[in-house]
Amino acid sequence: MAYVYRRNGGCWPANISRKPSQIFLDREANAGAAKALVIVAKFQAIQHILPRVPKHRCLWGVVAKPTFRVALIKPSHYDQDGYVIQWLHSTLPSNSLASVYSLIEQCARERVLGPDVKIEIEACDECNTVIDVADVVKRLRAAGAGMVGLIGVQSNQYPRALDLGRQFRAHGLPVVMGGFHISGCIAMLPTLPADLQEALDLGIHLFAGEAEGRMAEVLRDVAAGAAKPIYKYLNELPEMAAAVYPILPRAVVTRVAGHYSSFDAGRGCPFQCSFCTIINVQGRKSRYRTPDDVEAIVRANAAQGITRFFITDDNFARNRNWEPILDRLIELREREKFNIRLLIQVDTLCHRIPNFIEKCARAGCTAIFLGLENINPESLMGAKKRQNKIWEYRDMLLAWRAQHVMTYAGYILGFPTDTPETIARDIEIIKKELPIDILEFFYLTPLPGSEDHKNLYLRGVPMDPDMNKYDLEHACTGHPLMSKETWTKVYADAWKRYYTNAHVETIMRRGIASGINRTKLLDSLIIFSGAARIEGVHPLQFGFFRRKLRKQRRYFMPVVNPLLFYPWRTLDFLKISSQWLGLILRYRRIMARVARDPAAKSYADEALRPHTAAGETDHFVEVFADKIPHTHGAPVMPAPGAAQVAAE
Ligand code: B12
Ligand code: SF4
Repeated sequence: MAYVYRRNGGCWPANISRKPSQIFLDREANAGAAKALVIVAKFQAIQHILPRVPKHRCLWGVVAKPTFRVALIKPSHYDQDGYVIQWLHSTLPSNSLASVYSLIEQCARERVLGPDVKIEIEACDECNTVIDVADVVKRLRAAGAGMVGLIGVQSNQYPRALDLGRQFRAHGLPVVMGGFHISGCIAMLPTLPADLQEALDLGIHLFAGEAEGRMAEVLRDVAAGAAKPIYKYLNELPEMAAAVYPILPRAVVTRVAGHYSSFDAGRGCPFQCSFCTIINVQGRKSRYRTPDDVEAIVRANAAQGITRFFITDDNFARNRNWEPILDRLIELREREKFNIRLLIQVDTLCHRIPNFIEKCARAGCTAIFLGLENINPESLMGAKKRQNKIWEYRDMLLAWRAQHVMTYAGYILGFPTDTPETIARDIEIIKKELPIDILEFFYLTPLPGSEDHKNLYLRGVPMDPDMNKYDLEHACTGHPLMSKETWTKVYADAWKRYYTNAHVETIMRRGIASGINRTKLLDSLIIFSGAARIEGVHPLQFGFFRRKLRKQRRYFMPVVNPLLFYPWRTLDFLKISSQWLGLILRYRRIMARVARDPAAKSYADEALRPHTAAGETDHFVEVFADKIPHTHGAPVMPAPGAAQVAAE
């Protein structure tokens, strides 16, 4: 590649020994050096250069405005057949993409590559956009110089990111990759794992840590052809108070169904769950954006017609600025009539914070994600999730329902004491006793970057080497009581067990009685019931209208002959569509029946009954009484069978 960059008045080549792709010459550049370089390049590889020089550029010296183009791609990951999981519209936005986009936009505004160098950015989330590598290459070459950024790469997306990186490197383009897999591995492991080494061997540059305040350095290095193999910024966590706002252009946001955008109002978490990677990458000290910044983010998005947000803080209730932030949003909604809708993540103790839930609802929160994780205190203690107090779960859930907010709760399967029987029992208890709307299941997974992963790695315990499987939908290591087959079956059964027609009807009845938006509830029930069972993907990775492109297949998997692929895909499509149609019709019928019931609004059951005021405890708290540590402020109660033992 014969890149010629002008910096500080100079002009010099970078990586001139490699395949030439573009020549960049500046009007004021040293004419002698420029001419010499052009001659070298011409003789080196004239056949490569000539067809690629854009018509409006001239090999002999003059380019009106040098441009550095950055292509930002948030990679998806592969399904079990090796096809990229992508949709016409995805359902959740990528905040990592928004963050990095804005950081580069700031660099463009500040002209960090020199006063004459224009930085252009293109961004896409592969979950909702097909990446045409050849097209991206063409655009970057037409610009004259640039780089590919592989954004927010999680462990499960790492193999796909590597495959994309491999293709761009084959065209000689600079590639920089960042995200949780890289940050987590570098933060926790004593040596670089083989997959990160593979990226380095391909010439991909790795970025570990947060990029606020560091992006200009990366761009300058890449532009100078002097990028470092690894950028390591794990120990210096940037302040969030004045951080750049994560904002994506409308055209990128509208690829997400419902036009949801996102922002993080804070990073870091004070808790210590052993399966979590966040604390080891973003730290245990929480950092926050100011209410002014959040208001500015919302206004900037609203100016392009976007008013729905996923606030991606892992726990918005622990954001020290939650109240002034919500007050601002309430003002925007109530005074200025912004049609704000919020999706947030909170912990199970948030109901103890005075006014928190009420203000969330007034600020436009219509749904929350909760890390319920498990109802067995032994499992929660084992994972150091000491803050989850099961005897408060029902009160907390009822407090959200009182504000007509839907609850999505994550439930992890495969804690060391779990067995098929205890899991089945626990799901039945939840169905009967906890007023959760949507329950989603995950495998307990040693995610790279977590304490669990580090411990297994250091002890040499076998873990699945295929990072594509670290999507919380696969068993990636052994379990003390269940074989891999049993665990896999337990996961599949969990979805079936929770989303029975009878329980879906109960959830709808509870929803109508609590004034939860009927359409939103119905849509969520359809998606969460069907995504894993029909599409074979977790609902958090779901979208509308799955695309499977014949040629977008995993690196080592062969591209199937079209005569075999298209008939297979047609049958696959028809089968999946008919399953979806059946599910949609069934759930709509149930909802219509429930809504017709004249007594729908006064429906009540065990889960909806407030009890603590009357001094009662949940039956399920009694089931686990002997597992709750006495130090945890739990109500004192006899362990199951204790009364009988005492009588004997
Ligand atoms: C919001 C979120 C989602 C959203 C959106 C994803 C996104 N990345 O925005 C959704 C709901 C889609 C999602 C889904 C999943 N998620 Co998620 N998610 C998060 C969450 C809570 C916030 C992400 C975020 O915005 N972070 C803030 C950004 C700014 O940080 P960042 O991504 O690290 O980016 C910074 C740096 O890494 C760097 N950087 C990143 N890319 C690049 C590129 C370049 C070129 C450079 C220079 C720098 C750079 O700069 C950025 C700005 O500082 C994180 C936890 C967390 N606190 O981060 C989990 C997290 C990322 N998710 C996780 C997981 C496991 C999942 C799922 C697999 C779970 C599941 N089964 O559903 C799915 C997979 C989705 C898929 N399509 O494959 C794990 C990943 C752990 C790991 N080792 O990979 C995390 C860390 C949570 C955890 N449990 O530990 N998730
Ligand atoms: S799982 Fe949630 S509560 Fe636990 S440490 Fe991670 S972010 Fe914090």
